[in-house]
Amino acid sequence: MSFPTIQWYPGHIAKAEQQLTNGLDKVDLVIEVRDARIPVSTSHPHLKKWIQGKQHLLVINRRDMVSGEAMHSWDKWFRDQGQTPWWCDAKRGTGVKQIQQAAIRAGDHLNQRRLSRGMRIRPVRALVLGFPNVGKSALINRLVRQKIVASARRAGVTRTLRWVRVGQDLDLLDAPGVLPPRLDNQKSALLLAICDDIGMGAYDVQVVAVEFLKMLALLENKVEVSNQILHTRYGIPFPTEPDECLKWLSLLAQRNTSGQIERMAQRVLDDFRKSHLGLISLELP
Ligand SMILES: Nc1nc2c(ncn2[C@@H]2O[C@H](COP(=O)(O)OP(=O)(O)OP(=O)(O)O)[C@@H](O)[C@H]2O)c(=O)[nH]1
Ligand SMILES: [Mg+2]
Repeated sequence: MSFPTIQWYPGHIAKAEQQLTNGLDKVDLVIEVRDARIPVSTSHPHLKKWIQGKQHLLVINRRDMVSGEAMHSWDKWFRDQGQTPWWCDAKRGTGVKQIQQAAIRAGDHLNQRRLSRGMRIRPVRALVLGFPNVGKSALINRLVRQKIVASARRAGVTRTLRWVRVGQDLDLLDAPGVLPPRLDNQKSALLLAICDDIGMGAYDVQVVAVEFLKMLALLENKVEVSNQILHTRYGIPFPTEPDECLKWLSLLAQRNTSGQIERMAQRVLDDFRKSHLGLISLELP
């Protein structure tokens, strides 16, 4: 792969990581949220350290954006590794109830221990942790059944840590998305850019869009991407050769954006992010 290096570590995330260390002292449970389209690239290298001595729930969000088969094969993969993934669509609320129950069960366990030590029972405290834009705040809003924390379609919406109570049994800590200070794996960095999980200023939109199209050209026949969806949406047959993707994008630009490839690149990426291009897994086990 040859494209300019993608790095993104804004000041608010650096600050959030420091606050997170303090926040972690107060929580019993870490609800780790990942993106179903890129469940590996949204796993944080420091997670092991952060969950030490705590309970851990692995939530794979955006289940609506991948196919049933992809979900199934990842589910098996995680279980083979000894982990239980909780699949969720925080936008529509699918799977949220189960996550709430699992968190409360974790709390029961904890309170039994507290009682046996003569301590009072209290709500379980959970930190909702994950990369930017994976849907942490959306999940919290679903759990509380109201729009209590800001949630929007871009990376870096949540800026500070904030506690939110869910009923009698659960306290949730919303936190800014975190990611490694250095994106050493540039393939992952590209996937994060495609999925809008890092700030736009960190990459060249056209380069990222072309790399995305090349992936789609290569995915064809293997997974659920259909050339037909792209052909129908944009009116020009989608190439089967990765080398022709830039030319295809220029043709679309000529038709739709007065020849401005950058604007067309942005539109294609937005269409993917809004699920207009079908169910696309960018990582499979
Ligand atoms: N299709 C779909 N969209 C989702 C899902 N979960 C969240 N979203 C949308 O994704 C966008 C980002 O959600 P947020 O809740 O702001 O994400 P976040 O992880 O809190 O992001 P930061 O605060 O920036 O770290 C919002 O527009 C949500 O409506 C999901 O499961 N499916
Ligand atoms: Mg947020």
